[in-house]
Amino acid sequence: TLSQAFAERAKTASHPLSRYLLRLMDVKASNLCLSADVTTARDLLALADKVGPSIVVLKTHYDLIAGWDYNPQTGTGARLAALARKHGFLIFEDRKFVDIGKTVQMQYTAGTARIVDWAHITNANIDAGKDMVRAMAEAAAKWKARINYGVRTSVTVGTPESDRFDDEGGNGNGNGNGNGNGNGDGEGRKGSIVSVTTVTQSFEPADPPRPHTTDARGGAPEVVFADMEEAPMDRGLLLLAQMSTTGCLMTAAYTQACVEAARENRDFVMGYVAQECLNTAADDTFVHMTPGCKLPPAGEEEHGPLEGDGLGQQYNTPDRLIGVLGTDIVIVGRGIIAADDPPSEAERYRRKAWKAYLARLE
Ligand code: UP6
Repeated sequence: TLSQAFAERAKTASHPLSRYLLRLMDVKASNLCLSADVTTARDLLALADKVGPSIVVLKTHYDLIAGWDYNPQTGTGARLAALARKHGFLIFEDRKFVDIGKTVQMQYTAGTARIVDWAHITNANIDAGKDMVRAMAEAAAKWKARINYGVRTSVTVGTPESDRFDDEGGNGNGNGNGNGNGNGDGEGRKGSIVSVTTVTQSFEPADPPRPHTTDARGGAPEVVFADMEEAPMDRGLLLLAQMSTTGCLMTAAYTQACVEAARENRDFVMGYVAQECLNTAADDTFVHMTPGCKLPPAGEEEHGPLEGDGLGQQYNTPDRLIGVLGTDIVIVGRGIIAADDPPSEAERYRRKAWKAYLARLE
């Protein structure tokens, strides 16, 4: 994949969201992901709006945000989704799921955050075994079936707060829920149905980006999404195959297991969070996103390895990650956020990473 253009890979990638993302990268001339590690919802939304034109992915850690508003219609996820449409980027919740399959299904789709509703992409550590990837794929498929049906059913069994977005009861088949007859209670459920409310979909899941005007390519604003169709209403997973930290305990065997799990779940796995390109087979069409990325201060030449953060984080330049190690998207957090002017620093990173990509095509 190293010498293949993103636009070309967009035609063959197995995951619909990867195809969309690769086209978006080409159109926006960006292979930059902002790791929006700020600690309030207000800062997160302001940052996403300002840096949006330069990036193709916005990475979140929703659990470090104070004041995250969980309201599905008007909350932080929905507002991020609106910004994603406005600027044309995908939302990646860096949740690093790891647990038994059943638990991750619930953590992904239920609870307070309902990650699947607003994050196009999330990721998983597969230390607990490959089945967990299949479990998440199943949960995402159920979610998608519900979204396509366009109906959200709320079934309350026993304690009213306990289960507002029923997962077992066949919402996905589109039958029985639309008329509110309580078909959604599912097998094996204890207790009696207290109430069934069926609402036509009015919340905003992480909707596809729409055409808009941006000056992401630099220079005069232009409509860059004129040629883009809407993103598919799909969800994707990245496998955490390698980490950027010193003393990382992920072995080569673990990384190889990620490659196998990715190949076995091409409908759901978009690619990896990794430190190098892991596509080795001819039909590997996975996308690689790489954290641990920094540039030396503007004007300073690169000299030797970049300093880490003193807490285990190690950094590489976009040149090295994209050009030498062959990853596709660089993930930058503090490099951009801690700058005096994050939007212009983001542009500096976008230009460098894009140049490194163009250079490897030659
Ligand atoms: N991250 C890494 N390394 C990994 C995986 N994930 O740094 O191997 C995440 C961190 C953080 C971001 O959780 O959100 O990427 C990196 O931030 P930084 O650019 O400020 O170091």
